[in-house]
Amino acid sequence: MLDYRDLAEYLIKAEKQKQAVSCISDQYTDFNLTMGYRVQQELVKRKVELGHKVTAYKMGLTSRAKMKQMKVETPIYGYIFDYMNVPNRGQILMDDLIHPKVEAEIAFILGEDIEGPDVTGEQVLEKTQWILPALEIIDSRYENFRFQLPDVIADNTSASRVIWGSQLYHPHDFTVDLIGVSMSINREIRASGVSSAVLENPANSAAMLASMLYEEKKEKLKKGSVILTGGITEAVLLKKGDHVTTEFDGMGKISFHVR
Ligand code: 0L1
Ligand code: MG
Repeated sequence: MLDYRDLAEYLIKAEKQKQAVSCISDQYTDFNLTMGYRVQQELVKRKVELGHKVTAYKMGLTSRAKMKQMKVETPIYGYIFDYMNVPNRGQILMDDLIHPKVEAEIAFILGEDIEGPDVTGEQVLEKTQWILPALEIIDSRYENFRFQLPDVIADNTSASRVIWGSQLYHPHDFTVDLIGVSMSINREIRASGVSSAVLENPANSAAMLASMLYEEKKEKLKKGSVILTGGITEAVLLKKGDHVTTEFDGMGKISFHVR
């Protein structure tokens, strides 16, 4: 029998010690998706016991390119905690992390509850009060960012930091699937994309989260929930000294330093 709490502690320790570890599936060859979410659930519970607060949901593997790369059909979800939040023009500390990568995303803030099953992107857009740009820092706790899908679910989908845009926008002022993004590191363009890369429309990603939470836990997304919908750009590896600036069409810039 797997000890889900022990496995959660294994990943929390790796994050705290900034030391990558081997995959759970290397040791437990029958480790599956359900088990991955059980470990994630224990990890969230443990972090809450340690005094951290969940501040947002995140969807991962939402672009066709990433799904193909991982040979999966379904995106995955995880949680953002208070200590992960970084303001625009802030900094992240390389010494706090293992091998961080950055990806550009659109976040949604709900104006009404949304409950599954079978939620649609249109329903999400009707119930969204604000959208805002964000840069997610993913930092797998596994060696060389190498893992199977259940491993990365257990590892809270590599969640590590989020640099949030400074301003909120009305979703109705945008064609949400046509937001262009361009990411520069040290003044060189390193990644670009359009928001339709996220399941044709980032609203579909939030809808899928609502449906997954309902199907798996009979949970609803409450009014005020913040949802990171997944990478529009590829994830770019960071190094100490990097200055990252990302321009979101009509939504201004987000920048940060890696110290
Ligand atoms: O946010 C994401 O899409 C990352 C999901 C996990 C995959 C990875 O760490 O590359
Ligand atoms: Mg992401």
